[in-house]
Amino acid sequence: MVLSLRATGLLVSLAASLPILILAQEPDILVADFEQATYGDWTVEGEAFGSGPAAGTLPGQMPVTGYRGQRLVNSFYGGDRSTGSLTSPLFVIERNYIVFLIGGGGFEDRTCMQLWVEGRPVRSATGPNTRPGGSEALEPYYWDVREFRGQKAQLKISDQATGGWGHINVDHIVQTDVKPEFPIRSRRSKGVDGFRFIPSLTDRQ
Ligand SMILES: [Ca+2]
Repeated sequence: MVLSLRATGLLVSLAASLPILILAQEPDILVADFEQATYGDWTVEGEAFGSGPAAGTLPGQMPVTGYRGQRLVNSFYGGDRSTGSLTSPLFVIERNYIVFLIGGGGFEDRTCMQLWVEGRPVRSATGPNTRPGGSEALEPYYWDVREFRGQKAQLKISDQATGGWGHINVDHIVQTDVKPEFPIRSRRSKGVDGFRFIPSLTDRQ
């Protein structure tokens, strides 16, 4: 009788924890893969982003690698000199992390993707490049957005830089509950002894 009660208790305990397990395994949500010839319901301004996602490398650009599928956001339309922005429609943050691929210029606020919640930027990421040389490769990156779950948000991809590396590359934006296992990318920055690596996580609280 005692064993039976314990067994029942175990079952109740398992049943109570089950919904949590199911919630933790909710499927990823694709925010954008930029595989179409147009930006769809995203708002494009200026010339830098062209009329739609680029099919890879644009004229005069070093080879772009690391994107997924056939197309990506590439603000090298018109070269580095052009400027513009690309803004997503409002969407609800329904997972713990936003994961994406990013590359290009490394200029804070000028070549970047930002997450906006309630009218202000709450997360920002840039590419890795600020000096001649470098690479057009996109690299994986993520933001922890647990504190914003349930809130409406917008993504704003900006190119307001006109000199060298004055463009931004972005692709494959996903909401997920699975914490990414790749290390947070470091960004090359000019230090006292030349280049040094600093974290490029630029969360704004
Ligand atoms: Ca793509």
